[in-house]
Amino acid sequence: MQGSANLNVMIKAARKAGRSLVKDFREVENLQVSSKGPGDFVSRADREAERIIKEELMTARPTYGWLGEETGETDGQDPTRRWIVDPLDGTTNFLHGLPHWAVSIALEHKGEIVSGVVYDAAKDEMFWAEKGAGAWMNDSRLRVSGRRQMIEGIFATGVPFAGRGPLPATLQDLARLMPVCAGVRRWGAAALDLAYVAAGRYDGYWERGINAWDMAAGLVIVREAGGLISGIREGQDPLESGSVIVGNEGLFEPFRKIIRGA
Ligand code: LIP
Repeated sequence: MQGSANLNVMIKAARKAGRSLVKDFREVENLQVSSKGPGDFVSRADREAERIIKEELMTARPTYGWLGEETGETDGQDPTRRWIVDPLDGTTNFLHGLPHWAVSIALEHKGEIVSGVVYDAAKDEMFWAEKGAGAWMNDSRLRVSGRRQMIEGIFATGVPFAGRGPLPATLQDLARLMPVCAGVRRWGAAALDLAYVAAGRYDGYWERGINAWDMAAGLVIVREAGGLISGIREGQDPLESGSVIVGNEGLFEPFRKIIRGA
């Protein structure tokens, strides 16, 4: 893998955290059988993964700022650069023994995400991208799909659970979209939804009520794979608004129109 020094640091941190999570994931499956408080276990697993990532990144770049799902925000001496980290995206999948979760690490520079790594440790798929260097999965270059007909497209989303986020809006989106496309998937890990759009596995993805750490790394991977990105409402910034829509070039406009209800 040919990336910058920063990217190498991010990949090393993601692999190290991934190894720790894979170990815990084996145990979480056993815990399900013995039905011992898995919620606590998962928070220990993701706290430990965040500890590993923070140690790696902050040792290598001590002046950068930090935003992590488990440890919150810390300003760095360098106000222009910040790590944005979700140590375990897809926590509910992890907890249920479903091998669909990932480590997500992004680097922001002057408000723009310039590098991102999404590591699916269970499948050893390392998705990564850097501004101007393209998007990659392990050593293979990524490109969004070339599909141009909505009826051939598969789209992913996240449906808010247990009172989180605007469920009625998402249900209305589904009612408009499902009759005109080949399928909608809800796999429960936003970082992987974005990586899969970059890989051409999905043709688009949208979600409301999502956190910056769930999507920061995935957004640069989509952008570098040739995908288009915006907020759901006109003029919204995805990272600030927590609402995002991405797609391949051919389907982005018709897809966004449907989601916007236009
Ligand atoms: C989750 C996402 C999921 C989304 C949830 C949640 P977590 O992240 O990736 O796809 O629908 O709202 O944010 O909590 O597992 O890191």
